[in-house]
Amino acid sequence: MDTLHIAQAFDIQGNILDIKPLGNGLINDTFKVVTDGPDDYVLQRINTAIFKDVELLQHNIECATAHIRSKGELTLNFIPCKATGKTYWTDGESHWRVSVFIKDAFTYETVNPEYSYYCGKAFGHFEALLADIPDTLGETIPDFHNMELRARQLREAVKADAAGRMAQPEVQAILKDLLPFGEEMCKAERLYREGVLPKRICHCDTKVNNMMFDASGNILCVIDLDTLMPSFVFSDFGDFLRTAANTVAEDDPAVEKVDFRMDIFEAFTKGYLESAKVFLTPIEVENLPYAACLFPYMQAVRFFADYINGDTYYKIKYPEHNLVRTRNQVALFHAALQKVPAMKTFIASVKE
Ligand code: GN1
Ligand code: MG
Repeated sequence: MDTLHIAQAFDIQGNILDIKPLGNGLINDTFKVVTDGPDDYVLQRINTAIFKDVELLQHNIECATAHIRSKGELTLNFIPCKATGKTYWTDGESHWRVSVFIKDAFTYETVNPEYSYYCGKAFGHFEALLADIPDTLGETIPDFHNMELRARQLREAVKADAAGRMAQPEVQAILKDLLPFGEEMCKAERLYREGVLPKRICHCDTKVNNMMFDASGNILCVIDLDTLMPSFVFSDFGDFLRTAANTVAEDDPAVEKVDFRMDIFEAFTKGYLESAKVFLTPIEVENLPYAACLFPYMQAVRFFADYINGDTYYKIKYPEHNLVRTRNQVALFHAALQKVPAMKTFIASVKE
């Protein structure tokens, strides 16, 4: 079915003038719906191979956005389908949803320290806003940021060798590099089992481009709420730094240029601690440097497993794309690991 008919299934105002591709997400297909009415809209095809439970996905998003709106803050606004009143619609083949396009907003692929500080404050604030949500939210992707699961998926991919890529010497070398850190990186799951680390409602995809700014650099709102679910705060802290503190993009083939920027770390951490300190426990704060290492590591494992599996999960632009992403994230992991002592010193200094 064409996107025009799909968009018309939702309760949008005005006549549709144009529908065109929007953004560069790796998971869903996104379009901008231009109208002659007061608002434009964002139309998305939900990737149900990844988000298998659309009802739960939209339940989480509806509860969270309603809660945030009830506190007088700007958040995404999903439009009901005319026929069912639900915030998604299926044309029999795909699942679709529509939200109001946020006007005069900008997203960035990179940020300077000043913007990182605002992002830290905003993501900490976002978690604080959701800390007292009365509804029960589920995991839209079960065990999404569970490192034990990701490590197991890599072992399974290696064993199955579905794309015949294990014969490549570089693949063997990367595996040898990653494996020794597996146990250390699964610390969060152990702390959780010991009952000392809580799960909270987190965003779980705090890439820098999931934050909207106005023209003067003020944060407008956090977007891309699909992975909003109970998780460790490490998810939001670590994934932001994974994208923002890297000196290059996550798929830049120039691995020698990859580094973990301490200026970004410091600015973001300062902002994050300012707004999140109201609910963070000492064990969460103490492990933020671990989180900064965990996310490049986990992403390396995920890209690598996908490469070995024959690129079944992430959209790729060329055959080696997932291998290039893996190399980049492995380099970032090592860079972050070296800076753990400096990270600890900085956190101790802002806590005082
Ligand atoms: C995916 O679609 P996008 O770019 O927002 C992925 C994240 C990864 C990211 C890597 C549901 O996010 O977990 O960190 O790619 N989302 C899902 O760029 O797997
Ligand atoms: Mg995104």
